[in-house]
Amino acid sequence: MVSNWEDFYAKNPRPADLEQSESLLKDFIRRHDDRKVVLVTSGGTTVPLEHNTVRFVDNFSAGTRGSVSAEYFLDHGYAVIFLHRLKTLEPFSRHFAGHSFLNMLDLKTENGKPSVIVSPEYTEQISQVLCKYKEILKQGKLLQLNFTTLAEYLWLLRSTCKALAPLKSRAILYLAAAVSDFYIPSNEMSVHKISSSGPPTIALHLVPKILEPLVSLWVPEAFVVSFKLETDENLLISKARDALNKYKHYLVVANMLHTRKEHVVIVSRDDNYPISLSKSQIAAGEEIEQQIVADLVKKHDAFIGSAGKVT
Ligand code: PAZ
Repeated sequence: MVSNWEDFYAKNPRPADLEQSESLLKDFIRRHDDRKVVLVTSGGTTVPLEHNTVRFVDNFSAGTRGSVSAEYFLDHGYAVIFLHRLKTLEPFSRHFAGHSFLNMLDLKTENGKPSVIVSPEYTEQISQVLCKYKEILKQGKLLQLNFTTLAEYLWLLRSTCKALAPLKSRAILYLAAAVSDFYIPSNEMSVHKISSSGPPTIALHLVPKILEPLVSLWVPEAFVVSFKLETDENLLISKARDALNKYKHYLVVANMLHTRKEHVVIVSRDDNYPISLSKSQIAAGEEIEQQIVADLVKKHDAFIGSAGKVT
């Protein structure tokens, strides 16, 4: 019998540029095959309502968790594959997103000619980020691939897993993307823009639980960390634990929609414990991802030491 996930791949065509992404992945892994490598997924997937897409279902994710975490993994010496939703936050450039970038600049006019300078109060911050970014570029330690739709994400995820599998326990999968739970199968989707002459009836199907083949078939020896987002606190830990029991991966980072930037719970087979930022840490601009990543890196080292066995 064909499983749900196989059926999904059979019915949703691969992105036109997948081969190009696969060759970038192969090359990246070949260059870093003696290193720890992390796949960070980031941002939300869209679910198109029409083949000629005018409208789609989206979600809230801004890519903060993923882009911030990617930088901390780089700090810990990892090579990073950053699989992100197009136009969401990216490592390094996230520091200059939106208006904040313009506020960092000033105009100076000399002999009637304007030129752009960095405001003195931002010079240190910008040069720190720029130095790190240039160094990472030089070392070729960051590979960025992007997706927009659910199908693009799932195809890229599978290809990335195939590329990572030979690294065995040295690979971490840090699955922070907010992946759609429901979708319209390709063969049920309207070809053209849905008419607004009457209320449409749209039937959504469940997206296959991709952690299942990912853990059991694609990267069975890797250190897999999934994320669980809830809005009802009473469900958070039990849902995270259900996922661990079902997919048998390493751990779940559980977070609530409104407190996700200051509080998460790390849920493993044996226990769960919180990671939180205090008020003063928040005021000082500290990022919770620094602590999450430091915690995972320690666990990943122990995992490699024990040859990748989930106990
Ligand atoms: O991208 P962001 O920083 O706005 O949000 C991060 C997050 C809440 C999407 C992530 O921490 C997460 O929980 N991802 C998994 C969501 C889920 O499918 O349950």
